[in-house]
Amino acid sequence: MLRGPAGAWAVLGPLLWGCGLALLQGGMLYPRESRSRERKELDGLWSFRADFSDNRRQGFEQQWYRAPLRESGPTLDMPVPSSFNDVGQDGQLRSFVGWVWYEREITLPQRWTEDLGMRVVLRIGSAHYYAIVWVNGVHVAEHEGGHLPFEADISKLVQSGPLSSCRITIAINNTLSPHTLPPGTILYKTDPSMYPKGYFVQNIKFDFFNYAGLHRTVLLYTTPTTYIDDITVTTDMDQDIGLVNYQIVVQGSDHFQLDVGLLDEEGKVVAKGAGAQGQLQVPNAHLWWPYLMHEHPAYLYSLEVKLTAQTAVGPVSDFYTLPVGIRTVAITERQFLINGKPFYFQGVNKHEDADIRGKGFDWPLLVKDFNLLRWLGANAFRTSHYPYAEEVLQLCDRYGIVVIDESPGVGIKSAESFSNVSLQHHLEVMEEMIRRDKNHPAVVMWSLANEPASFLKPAGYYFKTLIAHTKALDPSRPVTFVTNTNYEADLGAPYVDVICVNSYYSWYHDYGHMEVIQLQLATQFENWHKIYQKPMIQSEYGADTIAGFHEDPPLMFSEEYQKGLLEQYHAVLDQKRKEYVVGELIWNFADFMTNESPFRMIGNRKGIFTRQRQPKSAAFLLRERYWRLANETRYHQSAVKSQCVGNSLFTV
Ligand code: BDP
Repeated sequence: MLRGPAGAWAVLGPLLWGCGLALLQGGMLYPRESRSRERKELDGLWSFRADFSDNRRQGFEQQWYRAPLRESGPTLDMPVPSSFNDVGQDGQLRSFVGWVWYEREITLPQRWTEDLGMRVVLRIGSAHYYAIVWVNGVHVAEHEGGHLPFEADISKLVQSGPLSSCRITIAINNTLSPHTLPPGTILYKTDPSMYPKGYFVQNIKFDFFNYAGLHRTVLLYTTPTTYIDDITVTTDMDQDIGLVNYQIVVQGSDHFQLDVGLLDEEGKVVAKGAGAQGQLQVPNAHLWWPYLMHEHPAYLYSLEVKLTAQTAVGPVSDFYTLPVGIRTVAITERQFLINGKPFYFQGVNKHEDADIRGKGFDWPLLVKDFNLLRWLGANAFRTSHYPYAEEVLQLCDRYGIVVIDESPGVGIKSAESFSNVSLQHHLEVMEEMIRRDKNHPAVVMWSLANEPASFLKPAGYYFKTLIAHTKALDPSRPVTFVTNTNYEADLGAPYVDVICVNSYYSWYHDYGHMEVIQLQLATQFENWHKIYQKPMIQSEYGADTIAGFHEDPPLMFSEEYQKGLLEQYHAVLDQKRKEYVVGELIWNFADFMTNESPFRMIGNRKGIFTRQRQPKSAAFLLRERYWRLANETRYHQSAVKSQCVGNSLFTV
């Protein structure tokens, strides 16, 4: 959501939020280079200062954005992308709540500042949680929400006169309120015998650490002033003819021509079209199949869009290429179908989380994670509990890893967080999320929330409205939210397409008693299915495990206990997947950081990999299982073979 001037925030300070419904304007195409577009990444070291003043407002009172940050006080070097929390030696910065200030001075290519036919856009991939942006001291954008990109057209500013450099200042506030997503509360502790004056803590109802900062790439890119603003693609099949429906939005001129071409992986044009919307037909289409479901999974075509426009300064062209996977998604009472074939989600839940960088985007980490997913034989993950970086979804498209794309609706536990103010914001977040992720073939379902208090009275209206809105924005994908509410009490479940349930049998209760898992899990599935004849996913299950702790017979926290618990779940899943259970997602792919608590030993240890991505015993168990499940389908044989070189266990 882009907002008006920053003044109000300076006055309200760090600890208050308001959320008005703003209409979403413009597209959010991933910035790609093309013949008409350039990009300049601003990753690297930025100047940084946290505002430790009592009211956290000194930066606004002294207008730190007006002049280089170093002139208003000391600064630190801060890497971007990265969370600011774990890179320093200062414990106070690690747990800081309030405004932090980032600044970067850059030199722009002369052409960018002189060519009035060029549009220069500043794009921030993720600033957690609320951000205000100035360029050369001029306010250009505000955005609420830490996991989705926002942009500002800064052409006028950089083209207004001779310019030697350009100063970008971004103030970011990680304060959460009952109406933010995720929600949080600030609690002032006022007992003077226990706490100093003004002492407060931020309470959250989710367990991952509330990392903050510039978590993804900040970049500048150019387009012509008449440009391709948005493209929406949906796909279908008619016998063996692939259908690619496209819709293109152009900004800057009403007099233009659009030509589109669809290219196969060899670069051959397989279909052509013209105009702002249409349907391309691809005879004998290669479908986009999930990993292990086909010998050539994840087939991607390229949709090349060419815009030609007449403008006051003469003819202008813009080019944009979008990867397109042709696939269908559908559900029945008992199945999740991809391209008409039953698909079983055998995968993981993840977090954007790692040592030092926190939630900062990192290519080596990402590639390692995808290599681990494929080693595991996982074909899916859920973006628990917020939308991940666009580059993550691009890799999913390329590798055939299916995604349940989740909004940051985690920790919605109080009645206040189901209010209309919260709902309005959640509606907007879904707009932003769908605008960004709608064209990814890997994304097969939207998840609106994780474990909301969906038994509370307002939850029925909340989810009914939110799901209807999401379906109106994107009628092509099923919608869910992930629940841990009792099947009889859940007021949101009637509106979802797929029932996703989290359970922690023999972990958060019946400690150590793995013998009760099968009964409890079977009852869980049967109860839900009795009321709702809908496909179900076991969307979380797991056990904290300290890598290297061994106890036999198994004790909690040992590797043996994690394995044993998983095996009990698998016994039931193996029966129910023959009926209506369409997936299992382990909690969690890797250990991750949490707030400090007596329940967490330096983070959540339910990973099957450590935070450093080394396997615990459970990873081998799951690997064996996932490859065995893959062996049961007949589409993947050559993929399995190529993965099996040197591993007799999985040889087919
Ligand atoms: C579930 C939450 C997940 C937690 C997990 C746990 O959905 O975010 O990390 O519990 O406690 O209820 O490990």
